[in-house]
Amino acid sequence: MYNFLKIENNGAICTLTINAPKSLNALNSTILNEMNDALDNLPKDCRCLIITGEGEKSFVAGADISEMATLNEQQGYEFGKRGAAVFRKIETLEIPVIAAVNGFALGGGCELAMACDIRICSANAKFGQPEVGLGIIPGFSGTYRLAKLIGMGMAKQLVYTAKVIKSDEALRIGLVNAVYEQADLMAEAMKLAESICANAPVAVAYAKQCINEEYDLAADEAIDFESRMFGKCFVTEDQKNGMAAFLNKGKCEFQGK
Ligand code: CO8
Repeated sequence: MYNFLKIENNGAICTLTINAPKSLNALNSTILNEMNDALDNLPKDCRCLIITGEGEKSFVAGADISEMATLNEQQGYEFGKRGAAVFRKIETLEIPVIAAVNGFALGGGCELAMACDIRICSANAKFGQPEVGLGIIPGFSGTYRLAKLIGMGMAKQLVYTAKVIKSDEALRIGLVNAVYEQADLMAEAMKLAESICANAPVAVAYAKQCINEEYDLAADEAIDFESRMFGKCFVTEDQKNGMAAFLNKGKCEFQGK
């Protein structure tokens, strides 16, 4: 159905694979449009999404440089907005999104990984924001998310130097949560997704919303937001069934209601 994406459904877990290995899965407008459509049309029963890249060399080697080379200011703005909107859709998707980074995550590739909730990677993965070496800046929200994730000092160093770092350094600075052998990456991503899917889907969605939204709020507002979301949990069947199962020493199969 898509030219550059593969969508696989494994029960509650969906995998979206960016499939343009000849250009190391570089993101052009068509791929961004396809991703936008795929995100809008995920199966209703999908409780966790894994995003990865085709092949063993690259997750996404950036935005497509050949498409960007001749853009003018307005077109540059529009291309940046298009990518940023797709990545924001990932960040605000109701379900958790795991980036399984299977190789290069450069420029727009690193920015895509950062829009996901959780990043794990293969040992051969490499990360970086090489844009200033091309005469541009990170344009898919990298200047915003990198500092949030790894702190301003390290974010500035990575962006200003355009340096590419290996997986062990990415782990050390908190850009990824875990590093696995390439052969194990997708199985580990599935395991992580399964452990998320075992929990109450509405509660997981509320937790995601709280963590995302509270980050940019003042303390009192953030705490109040959490209290209100906490209250909303008590309207769900999952809360009733989950607590009843605990009190009866059983295990709850959550319905997501
Ligand atoms: N765009 C287009 N084509 C690419 C890209 C890319 N980002 N990356 C790789 N390719 C293509 C190569 O041109 C090559 O094509 P061909 O076979 O037709 O010559 C093919 O993929 C294989 O690549 P290499 O031969 O270069 O493979 P190597 O193993 O020698 O090198 C690298 C791998 C190191 C990943 C190298 O390809 C590279 O440096 N790529 C570019 C990385 C980069 O600079 N990425 C950042 C791009 S800028 C960006 O992402 C900005 C995001 C925000 C945009 C906002 C817009 C306003």
